[in-house]
Amino acid sequence: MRHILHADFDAFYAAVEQLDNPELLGKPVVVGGSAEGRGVVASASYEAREYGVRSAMPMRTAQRLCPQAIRLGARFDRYREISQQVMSIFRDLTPLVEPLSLDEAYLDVTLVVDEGQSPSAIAAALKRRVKDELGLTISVGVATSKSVAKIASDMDKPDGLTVVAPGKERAFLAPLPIRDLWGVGPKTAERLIAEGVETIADIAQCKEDWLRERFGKHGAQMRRLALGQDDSPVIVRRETKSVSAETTFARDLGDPDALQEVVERLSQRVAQQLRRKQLQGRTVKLKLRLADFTTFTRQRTLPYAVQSADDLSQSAGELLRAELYGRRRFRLVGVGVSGFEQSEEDPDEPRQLRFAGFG
Ligand code: DCP
Ligand code: MG
Ligand code: MG
Repeated sequence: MRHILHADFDAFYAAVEQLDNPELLGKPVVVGGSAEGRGVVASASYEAREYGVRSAMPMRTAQRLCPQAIRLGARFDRYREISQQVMSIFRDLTPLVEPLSLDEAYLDVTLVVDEGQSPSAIAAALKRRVKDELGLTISVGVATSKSVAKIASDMDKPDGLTVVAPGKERAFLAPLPIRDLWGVGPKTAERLIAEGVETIADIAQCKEDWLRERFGKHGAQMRRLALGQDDSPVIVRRETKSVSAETTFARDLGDPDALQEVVERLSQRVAQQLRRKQLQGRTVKLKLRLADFTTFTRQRTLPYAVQSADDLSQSAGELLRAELYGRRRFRLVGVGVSGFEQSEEDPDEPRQLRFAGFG
């Protein structure tokens, strides 16, 4: 049996702002874009939530609901810094940490339990340590699976601790609305409700064939989750320190134009990964392997962070040209980026669910 924790900061961005400016403590704080633009709420303090303010709501609506709310722009670098600190506290407890976004992670604590501590004591100690060291509260769900732990961490926010004992998964899930179940998005929920399936217990009672007919493989999966059956493992992920792509040639290459083309193609691959991870970096690296297998890298640090394929291939191309002398021929070329900074954001449009930098 596995023991999984899901830990998630309470009102993360807003709580960090309150931490850094204690005058904001106890007050309604909303982080996000401006009401004049088409900004939306990224995070609302629990004081602001009492007025009905929620994430993803237009800032204009938030200000109407709670005119005295203090609005602040997001400071992603600061949130990233706190995120790194909390992840390292998590990794002190177990190496099996899977960050889901800046403010939450799964922890597999099975081995800690095997050493004699109860899962709830582990969770309580973790909450205390985060509070003592970072001055922030997390809510924690404890269960035998990821999906149940994630739902549990949301049950008693803020500063919550919800333990679902082994064997009690199905009873815990039963009364909850279907949209709380993993993988049930708005569309699936609408279809299920139209058929009279409203709670997770209702899904558990559906015949597998009936669900399969309507939702395919996903339907069978939903039913297993509704029954509390989920053995998906915690997948260890670390923060991305660099992104790169390389290629080895079938025949050694010496032609400058052909090599530049390779650099451009690799730059495109790297740029695509950077975009997906919302990263941009200041250090561009070129890796080369000569016909005699000598391998070396050349790098330069730019005054600004780059993400686009054009910027990458320009810098990597310059590094390449400096190496094209004599009759040098190459077996391998690679392009990489490191020295990450958060991608530029339009402050009026905070991204939803940021997975910045993990995986
Ligand atoms: N976020 C965002 N846009 C969203 C949702 C979240 O920019 N639509 C950002 C701001 C949040 C952070 O991600 O502070 C973490 O998201 P959570 O869903 O965990 O929300 P909070 O931590 O703000 O509140 P809580 O977890 O207490 O519900
Ligand atoms: Mg949170
Ligand atoms: Mg979260």
